[in-house]
Amino acid sequence: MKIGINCFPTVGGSGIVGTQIAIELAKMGHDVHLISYDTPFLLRTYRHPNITLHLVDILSYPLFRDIGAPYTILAASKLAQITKKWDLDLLHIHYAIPVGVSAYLAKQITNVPVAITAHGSDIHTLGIDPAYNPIISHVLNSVDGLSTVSNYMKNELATKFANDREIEVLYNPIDIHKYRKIDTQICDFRIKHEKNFVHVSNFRPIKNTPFIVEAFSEVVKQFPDVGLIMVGEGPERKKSEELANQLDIREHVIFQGVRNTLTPIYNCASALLSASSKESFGLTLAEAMACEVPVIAPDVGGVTEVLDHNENGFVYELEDIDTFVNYMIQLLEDESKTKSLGKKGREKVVNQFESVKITNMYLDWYQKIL
Ligand code: GMT
Repeated sequence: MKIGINCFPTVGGSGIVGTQIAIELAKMGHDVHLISYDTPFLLRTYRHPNITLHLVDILSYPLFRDIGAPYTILAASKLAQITKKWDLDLLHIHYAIPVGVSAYLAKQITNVPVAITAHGSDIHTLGIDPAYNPIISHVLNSVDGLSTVSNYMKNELATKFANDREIEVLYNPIDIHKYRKIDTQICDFRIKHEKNFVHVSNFRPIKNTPFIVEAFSEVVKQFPDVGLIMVGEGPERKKSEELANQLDIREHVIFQGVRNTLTPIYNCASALLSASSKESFGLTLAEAMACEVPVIAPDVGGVTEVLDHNENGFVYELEDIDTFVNYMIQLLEDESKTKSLGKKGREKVVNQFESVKITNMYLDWYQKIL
């Protein structure tokens, strides 16, 4: 097939998922055209001859000074051009805003079938806002295929946007060869503590990173040789660092910024910690599980489709700090429990989220659309 895939180039989940699907399709021999405004994160260290990268031209003009270049139109033009030039069979857009609208426009010109995968904040945060809702609702109801990443999200989409249309659920793909248990931790920074927890996110307010620091400070009171590795960048990183200072645990918390390779970091951890108030799937949860690392996460959104309580980690009620702390302590005290939860986590990822399997499901969905 000749497939055009659009995604964000950043480390956010939808960009990683879109690029991972593109890579698997390319490996299967499909002709993939990846469209974005910069080189997608995974393609900064990997290239495949079947993937052609097309960058959207951001043409600005003094009159646009206050509103920025109209990206929706610029992306629509690029999608239409590429579709015609390469005679694409299908356009697949990851994250509905704004390029879902661009693809809808490109279809008016080229008649190419359009598929959208809704990922998270495009629906549960932005899409429901009246500032976006009329157009996003119309587009989601008009495109040829609509998918999303969990049953929770399917329900959100069905009730708030697309009541009577078919919605496919396709879980996030995990590269189980990249995310795996390794014996040595080849980190490019020094792990100071014997046991560690890890958190990976974009530090947006919905990730609740200060709550993680606060809960961890309770653990330090009982376990003086424990560390917390915070990976990623975003608006609440500074606030989280300041809190670590205030709580006098700065020596225990390493803020690592964005990392190219996460496997060695997951492998240093007794658990991956999450405190998100919204999470449609939780890509990093599944990545950690693939590395045999248990996950502790709140019961929100699609989290319990990934994580099974007491099977491969622990689920707690959002904001319930005591339970969160108790689960961390349980894992520090009981290594055999930590190991067995970790092993079952990998089994689940191999059975349900393995990248080639998920990509084949995407292909079946494309065939249905065509
Ligand atoms: O919405 C975000 O904050 C980022 C977003 C994205 O699209 O970059 O991530 C979402 O998509 C991921 C891939 O499908 C999911 O694993 C994440 O759970 C989801 N994030 C949220 O729902 C907050």
